[in-house]
Order: sequence, then structure tokens, then C-alpha cells
Amino acid sequence: MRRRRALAACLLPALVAGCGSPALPAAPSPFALSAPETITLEAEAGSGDGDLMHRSRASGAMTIHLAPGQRRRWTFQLSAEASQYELLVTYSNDNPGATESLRAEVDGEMLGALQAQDTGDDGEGWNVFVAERAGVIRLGAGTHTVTLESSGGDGCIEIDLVTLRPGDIEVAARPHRSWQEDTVVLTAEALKSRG
Ligand SMILES: [Ca+2]
Ligand SMILES: [Ca+2]
Ligand SMILES: [Ca+2]
Repeated sequence: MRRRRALAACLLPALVAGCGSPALPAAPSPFALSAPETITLEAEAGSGDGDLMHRSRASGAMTIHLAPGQRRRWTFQLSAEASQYELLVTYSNDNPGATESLRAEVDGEMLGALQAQDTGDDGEGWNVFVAERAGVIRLGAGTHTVTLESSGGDGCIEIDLVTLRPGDIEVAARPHRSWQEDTVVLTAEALKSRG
């Protein structure tokens, strides 16, 4: 009897350690959901339309050049708990004329669009990158797809990467810098003011 109790006293801490709940052995689960993390999708790792470009300041030193009407697609797995994500598009746009609009879809549903900035001139602008929000979405574990489509503009925009950043995101909040901007309801205009 004494011996058995001694054994139990010896085993119990080992069972409890690192588990946090001494109550019952956990039911076997196929996989544990992790905490949400930032997902980075390199344009060059996606599929679909676009031409590969080499840019020294791009993530991975590569971008994908999209012409109007062209679409780039990424498929990825999430094994994290459901979370809200902000979808950011990092791009460059050495632009002589009107700027492109980028439309984002997640799992086949329209998420949002952004009006691209002009990032420079005379070729230098292709190596200047900005990241802007295309929308906010809640995603759970499983397989997901993101699609970006370029339209309008002067015909060229380069996508560096797409980032899904988790967290509690205030969808209604726009980056107003002054009361005058409260009258600006266009998301793209508000985003531009973010600097
Ligand atoms: Ca320009
Ligand atoms: Ca352009
Ligand atoms: Ca890249």
C-alpha cells in the first residue's frame, strides 16, 4: 500500500507537467490548433497570370507583373484557431498615368479592392514597395485561396507579396488624420492618407 502510494506520488507530477489539467487524459485529437500567425504569400509562389520580375528590394527579390484583367492565386493551409485577418497587398507601381485597382477575393468571395498608389517614376518606382489593406476576413482552419486581380490604370503593376495578419481589427476604423477627412468615404483615399 505504502509502495503504491509512493509510486502514484512519483508519477502524478510527471503526468501533470506540461499539460495544465490533471483531470483526465485528453481525448485523442488529430491535430491541435495553433495560435494564429502572420501568413506571407510571395507573389512569385502563387499561380495563374503574371510575369516574374527581379527587384532587389522586393521580398524574395522577386515580384509578379500583372496586366489589367490578369489574376494571381494562392492556396494555403491554416491549422490555427479561427481568427480575423487583415489582408495586405505589397506592391510597386512605377506609374506614368492612371493607377490600377486591385481586387481581392478569399475562397471565391469578393473581399475588397484598393486603388493603387503611384510609387515612383523612371523605373525607380518599381523598387519602391507599399503595403495596403484590401480587406478584413475571419478564417478558420482548413484550405483557403486568395485571388488578386488588377484592372484599369496604365497597364502595369507588380505584386510583391500578400500578407494575412491576424488580430482584432477594427473594420470600421479608417485612418483619419483630420476632421476634414471624415468626409472622405473612399477607402483608397483614406489608405493613401495613412502615408
Ligand atoms: Ca509615377
Ligand atoms: Ca501602373
Ligand atoms: Ca516577392
